[in-house]
Amino acid sequence: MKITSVKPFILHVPVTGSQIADSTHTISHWGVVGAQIDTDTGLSGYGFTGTHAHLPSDQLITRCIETCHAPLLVGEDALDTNRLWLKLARNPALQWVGRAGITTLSQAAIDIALWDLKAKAAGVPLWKLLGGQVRDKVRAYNTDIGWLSIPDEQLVAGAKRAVDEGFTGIKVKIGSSVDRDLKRLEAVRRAIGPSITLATDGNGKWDLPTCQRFCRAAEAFDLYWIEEPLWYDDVKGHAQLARGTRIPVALGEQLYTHDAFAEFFHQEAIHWVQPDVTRMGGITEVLRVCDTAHSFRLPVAPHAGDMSQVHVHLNHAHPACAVLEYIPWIKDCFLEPAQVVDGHFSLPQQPGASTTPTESAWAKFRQATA
Ligand code: 0YR
Ligand code: MG
Repeated sequence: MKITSVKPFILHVPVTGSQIADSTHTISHWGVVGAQIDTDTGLSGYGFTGTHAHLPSDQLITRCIETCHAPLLVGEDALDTNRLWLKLARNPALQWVGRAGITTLSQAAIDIALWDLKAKAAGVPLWKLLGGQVRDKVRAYNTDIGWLSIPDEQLVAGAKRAVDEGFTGIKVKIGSSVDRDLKRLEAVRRAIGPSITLATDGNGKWDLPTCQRFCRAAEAFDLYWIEEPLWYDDVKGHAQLARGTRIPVALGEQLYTHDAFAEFFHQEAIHWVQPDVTRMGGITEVLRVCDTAHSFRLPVAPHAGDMSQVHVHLNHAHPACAVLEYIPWIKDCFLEPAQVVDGHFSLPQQPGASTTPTESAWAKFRQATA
């Protein structure tokens, strides 16, 4: 299956409401920045990374796809995912300017498109290629009800609504002030009762003493995890926090490489492993992280940079995956939207990675790539 062309694209898709905020970002759109890979079989594959829809930086990604990655791909066999991964990741010219960042995000789009092609060529949904279904149900947790920008009364109402819809897990953002965050979590826990999992996400805002103070008080709310409590790369800080609190530590959405995860594993600085196919150079690298996590007996809860279009395949097929994030912003842009019924993700049925955009998404949300 010979690659004939690699074409970048950018979609900017509105979030729920007019905007949402976590402790570090306020955004109005999610960026679906990707690549269409055409082949001599007539099949096309689609892959993308997830951004905060800032056009100038999105265009750095599409430029990297178009001018750095694409020339190394045209003429190659699309099925050679490992070989092509190395060809791009160890491209001496690019390696010198970025082993992480724009280069990795753009590689993620390519790698996902190649896996989409591989599955389409085999005529099966991606989870089948990843080894087949190892669990009947993938439990979803809802993040979209827990933004920091949601006022307190609405937060409680939204949490209750999610539970009524069938979700058995939710996530509430923290990182404003410890006192406000504790009050919100207390109110939510009271409203949802003891059996719904309640996770919390700081998006890397706080320092260690603030996290320790928060955790001491928050242990009373039976939190499922505290996510990105500290700066993303601070292995020692996370290890220290993990040793001192009963709340499990989750992280990974901002890590680019297997090596970065390995350091957290070795230092016992992580309990929940949250790789993201859209940040890590694609499915090829995320599989390595999932395998290592599994060998450390740590559960994986992928971060939804893909808004769970691709991760839903991984979660059905990899033994380390335990639960998956649900944010519904971009699902309807795809032929097979990620779907949650009774609190669990449906098993994808169509051949591919669930990354093929619809005509109408193309028409409505497309941006200039240069
Ligand atoms: C908004 N999920 C996250 C969004 C979300 C971020 O900045 O990107 O909150 O992806 O942390 O776990
Ligand atoms: Mg997060």
